[in-house]
Formats: sequence, C-alpha cells, structure tokens
Amino acid sequence: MTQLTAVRGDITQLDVDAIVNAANESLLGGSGVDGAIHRAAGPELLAACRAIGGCPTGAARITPGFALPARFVIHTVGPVWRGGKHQEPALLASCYRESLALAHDHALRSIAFPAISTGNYGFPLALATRIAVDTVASSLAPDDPLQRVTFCCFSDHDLAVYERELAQRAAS
Ligand code: AR6
Repeated sequence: MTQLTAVRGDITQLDVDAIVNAANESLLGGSGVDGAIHRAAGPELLAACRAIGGCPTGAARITPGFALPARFVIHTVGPVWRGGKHQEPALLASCYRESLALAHDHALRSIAFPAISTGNYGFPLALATRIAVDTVASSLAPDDPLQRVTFCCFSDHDLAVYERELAQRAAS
C-alpha cells in the first residue's frame, strides 16, 4: 500500500525518485518552487526544459534531476485561479494524475509534490489540498509500485491543512 505523508520543507532537498515542479506553460522557469528547483538543479535543467518546448496546463513532462538529490523532475502546469468556473479543479486534478502516470511509466517508487497552483497562481489552499489528496489516493492501485507519495509543504500553515485532510481521509 502506498504511504501518503505531508512534511514541511524545501522540496529541492528531498531524497526521492522524483520531485514535481509547479511550472508554467513555457517550462522556462519562474519564481516560487519553480525558481528554487531550477537553482538547485543547475543550468542543465533549463536546457532540458527548453528542448521539450513547453507544456499545456494540466499536463506533465519529465526531465532528469541533474544536481538535485531527486533523480527526476516532473514538471506540471497548474491552472491560474480565475474564480473557480474555468475548469480550475479539473485541471489541477489532471496535474496530479498526469504526474503519477509519468511516475508509473518510469517505475518510480517515491514522488514528492508541492502545493501546485496555491502560490503565484492563487488557487485556494483548502480546495487545492482536497483535490491533491483525493486525486492521488484515487489514482493509486492497491498493489501500486509507488511506495511513497510526499506532500511537501512550505509553511506550517500549509502543513496543518494537509495533515487535516490526510487524517480525515484515513478516518473515512
Ligand atoms: N519547496 C516546497 N514548496 C515551495 C518551495 C520549495 N522550495 N518554494 C515555494 N513553495 P508557486 P504556483 C511553495 O508560486 O502557484 C512560478 O513562477 C509555495 O509556498 O511556486 O503553481 C511558475 O513559473 C506554494 O505553497 O507555484 C509559474 O509561473 C507552492 O510551492 C507560477 O509560479 C506553489 O507556489 C506557478 O504558480
């Protein structure tokens, strides 16, 4: 059974098979977690992303992790929050599903997600957390080769929201 956990920390430091990047459609870097990942991975990551040539919202692409402890970076593009009636929840769920599909394709055993779209893109945290946890839990098979999914939170507040969501799911 895959273990779902939330931790507080810097995702660039995590020793997992893949970390997920909350990128933008250009895949050419930005601020927030995207900037942190590019800084920690080194310039080869930007070259690899440039070669991919972009990624639509809700989709995901994979590159090596270069100087990161993680072997891979899965770049996904979350939706910009525009009030909630522009398919934002469905697009966010798609980010998690598509990232997990790439993890399966590469036979990965551990993956860490940041709180996609909840920073610069303004997605409300509580709703984003519910979508993240529900989508991951419902995408995993009982005998899934993925052993560990980590939700990497950047603040104590975010961590508390994730822990509450995970506890509710465990109790239901
Ligand atoms: N480790 C873990 N989480 C982090 C880190 C880190 N090192 N740094 C920030 N976060 P954001 P978005 C958290 O804005 O909302 C970029 O410019 C952050 O506190 O990084 O999807 C891209 O290029 C928040 O909880 O991503 C896009 O243009 C979460 O990561 C745009 O921002 C997501 O915040 C994407 O916006």
